[in-house]
Amino acid sequence: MRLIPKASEYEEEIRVLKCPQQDIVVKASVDGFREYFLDRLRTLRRIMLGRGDMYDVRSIAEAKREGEHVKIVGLVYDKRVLGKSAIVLTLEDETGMVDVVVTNASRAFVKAMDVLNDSCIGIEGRMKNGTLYAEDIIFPDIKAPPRPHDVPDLSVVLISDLHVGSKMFFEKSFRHFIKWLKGEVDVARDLVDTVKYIIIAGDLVDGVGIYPGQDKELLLSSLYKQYEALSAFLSEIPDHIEIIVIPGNHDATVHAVPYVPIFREYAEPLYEMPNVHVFGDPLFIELHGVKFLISHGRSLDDIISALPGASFSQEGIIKSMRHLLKVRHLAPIYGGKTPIIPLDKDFLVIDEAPHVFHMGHVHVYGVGSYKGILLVNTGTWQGQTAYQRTMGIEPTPGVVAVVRLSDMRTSVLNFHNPA
Ligand code: D5M
Ligand code: FE
Ligand code: ZN
Repeated sequence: MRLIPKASEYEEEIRVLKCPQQDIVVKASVDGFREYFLDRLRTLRRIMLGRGDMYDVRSIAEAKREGEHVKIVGLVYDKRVLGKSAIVLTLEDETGMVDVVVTNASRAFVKAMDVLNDSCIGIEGRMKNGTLYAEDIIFPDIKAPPRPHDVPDLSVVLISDLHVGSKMFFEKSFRHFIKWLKGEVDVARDLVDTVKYIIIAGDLVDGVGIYPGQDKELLLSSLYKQYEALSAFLSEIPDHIEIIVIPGNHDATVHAVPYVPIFREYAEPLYEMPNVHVFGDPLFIELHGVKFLISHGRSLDDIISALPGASFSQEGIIKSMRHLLKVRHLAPIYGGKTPIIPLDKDFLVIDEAPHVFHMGHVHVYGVGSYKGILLVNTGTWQGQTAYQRTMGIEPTPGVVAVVRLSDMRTSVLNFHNPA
């Protein structure tokens, strides 16, 4: 006897709070980037000024003119590490630039090691001859919002990086996962009855021409065929389950962030499925009041190569995701592997705190938390590619995270290589 209704007896409740659309305006010029970075600075500064400890922030020009003990907020233009003795940061705002010296005697030194180019930070320190000597570094930072009340007993399955069309796509494992969703596998049966949503955080298909030599690793060499095959798999999923998808760098989208939703032209069968919801990246949605921030995670490659202690291990990836929340930006580093569209509004600023932060891309599963926010990176359904072998990336295929909306309890299930 089940007193609580099953997921199939609930209506969907998806509220889209933020999602880039096909019509985002592109101003691809130097001025476009100026507007873009100004919006990044202004939005993050507004967030920081909203906190009790930052009300007395001055502009860089003011601080240089009259400052002794001052607080400033700016974008990191440059970072130089002078051995083990000091780190020099150059900060910029609309009024000017200033060099910030962080000596190893300052409690800001450990924080300074984590500072990444183009992110927005605050500095508290003393001005001397036009140079600011840091006493503390303040990150925008974040904390989980209050939990909603009366959330029904429903769950969300998080996955990513299917790479349908690749020779390395683990079709058998994925079919096993779908069998589980249909209630045909004797594992966590109570849980499957509660599944109402599946979120797929990008790289739905392997794409075409994404990296040199990809054609040798493709089973389906047409994007149309790849999305057809994907849709055929997804249509096996019981239709009371709503499937929410965003693109990754292998999908049919503009290959710069924010990603516009997968182009309908290539993915008609996906758009025709009534229970599939096609969105852009980043996506901020509420499911029964629980807030999800979903982004493919292309920028993780840049963070992993720049942030001390980050790596392609589970802990290293979660550390990188924590850092993105701390700087409240999904792709802080400009000029690395993550191309950015210079819009006049920075979509990549994390202006509102989620309950759950979901990424993929690195093909390694990881789960953790930061200031009450659940962090999940959902691994992959693709085997190790030649490139990943040279990078030493060991993928974790076939692992899914199931998050219960009512209490955020997360179950980890492995569908890889079924007997
Ligand atoms: O990326 C999966 C992971 O592998 C991600 O961390 C990037 C890395 N990767 C894979 N192929 C390449 C190439 N050719 N250059 C750089 N980095 C790569 P995915 O988006 O699934 O390809
Ligand atoms: Fe991928
Ligand atoms: Zn990817």
